[in-house]
Amino acid sequence: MTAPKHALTNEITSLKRSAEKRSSELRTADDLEKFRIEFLARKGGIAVLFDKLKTIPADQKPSLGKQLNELRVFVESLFETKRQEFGAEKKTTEKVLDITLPGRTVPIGTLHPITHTLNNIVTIFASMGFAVASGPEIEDDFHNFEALNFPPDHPARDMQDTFFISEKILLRTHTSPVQIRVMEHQEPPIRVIMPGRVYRNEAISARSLSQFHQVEGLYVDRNVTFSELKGTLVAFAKEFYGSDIKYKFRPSFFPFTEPSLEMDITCFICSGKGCPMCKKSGWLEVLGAGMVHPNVFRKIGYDPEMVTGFAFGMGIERTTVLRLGIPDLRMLLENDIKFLEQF
Ligand code: 2U9
Repeated sequence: MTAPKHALTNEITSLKRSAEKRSSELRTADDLEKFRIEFLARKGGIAVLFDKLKTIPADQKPSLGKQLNELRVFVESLFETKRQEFGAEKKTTEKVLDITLPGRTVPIGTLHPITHTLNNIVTIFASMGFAVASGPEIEDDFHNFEALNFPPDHPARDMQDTFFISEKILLRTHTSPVQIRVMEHQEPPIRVIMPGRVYRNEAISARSLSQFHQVEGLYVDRNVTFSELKGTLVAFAKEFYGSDIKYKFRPSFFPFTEPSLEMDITCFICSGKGCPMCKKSGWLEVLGAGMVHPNVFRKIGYDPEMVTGFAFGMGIERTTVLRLGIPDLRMLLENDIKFLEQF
């Protein structure tokens, strides 16, 4: 015996017919929206029938529920067919995955400009046969001053310029003590460069820092000449700053070299015309150098009658700001990502 048809079945059939008829009469996107509201919206015809399903005896629910679901799928397909006909936007809250979008790139870091400059300088001198040496940042008075021919009353030994830890122990003010240590342990020929951090008791400003980096170099052998020094410096400057630079040497003074010089190159910002970077002089001072003072050789037990040598030094931060046109040395220490990302 089959169960009597429930009244809801008739309502389902009637709503189906009505939806079919109404969909055949749709002409515009507005009509389509009215259709959606009438049949498919939250308070539309199908939702009303689903509400009625809740009050149906349990034994009839599965069959009527199935019919109602079929009705919903049928009306949705009518709606979708017409929607495509009218080219109307699909109203959806679903997040659409666009597989054609390029993937998100993971930002990768770059070398800090100081590291980059240091690597460049080391590579150039390595190609000329210089090895790399390093030494302690906490030094004693002998290696930082005495062995380098600084007289006891030299201003660089002053508390104003040097960070003292105790009377004879200090933060190195240059990387030159490393050269002393190399010569203490090695006989000539010596050809080394020393990159490293150094400390000076100076007020921090756009033009000076209390800690910075240097690269110094030392070449000691029999018959090392002043022209070899100049040739080495010119080869370096052309490789580092560009083969078309113009340069000049000026006499200078350092306690540890005699004679001493400083090297200038034409300002690559203004090509020598004069600008704030070169303080309107048209020239940029890029390094200092000289022939190792005989007193330095004597202090570590080399015979200055037998060996000669040259040495040079440059500040890495200064070299970096010159090369990149950075207006303030402090920018190199702030670690501002917006600044660093540019290099
Ligand atoms: C020994 C003998 C000689 C190293 C030298 C310079 C000239 C020089 C400055 C450049 C800018 C330091 O960073 S800066 O402030 N340096 O001009 N340095 S000759 O001479 C030496 C070093 C060690 C045993």
